[in-house]
Amino acid sequence: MDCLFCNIIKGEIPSDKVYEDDLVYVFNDIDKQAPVHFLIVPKKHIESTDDLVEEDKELVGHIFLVAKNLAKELGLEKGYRIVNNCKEDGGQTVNHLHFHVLGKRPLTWPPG
Ligand code: DGP
Repeated sequence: MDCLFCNIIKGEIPSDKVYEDDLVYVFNDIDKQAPVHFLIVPKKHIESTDDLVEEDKELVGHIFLVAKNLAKELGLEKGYRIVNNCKEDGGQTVNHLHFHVLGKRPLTWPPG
């Protein structure tokens, strides 16, 4: 299976790394939609939110704590948005679960 984000995690494709631990790899989005826009990607290959299973509960909790900690480190004290696009209608373009974290500008609602 050839997965873009698995290849980024393995270092086979370069990325602008923000953070890494045993469970996640975090890097800046190539197509920034805000002054701060990074992606939190689990090292385990999971296609989408729709493919999460019971044993992924802790991993998902960990992802949200990483988001919060990095938001603090990067000065997003005024707030930020965490986005997960799930499958075709959700606008998912890379089929490896990831969470966008966007900040440093006011974000509007609803999204497109
Ligand atoms: P989504 O549409 O939710 O599947 O988001 C995929 C994001 O991945 C999109 O915002 C652009 C980003 N992206 C795609 N290819 C690359 C890449 O090669 N490097 C980086 N850093 N980001 C990428």
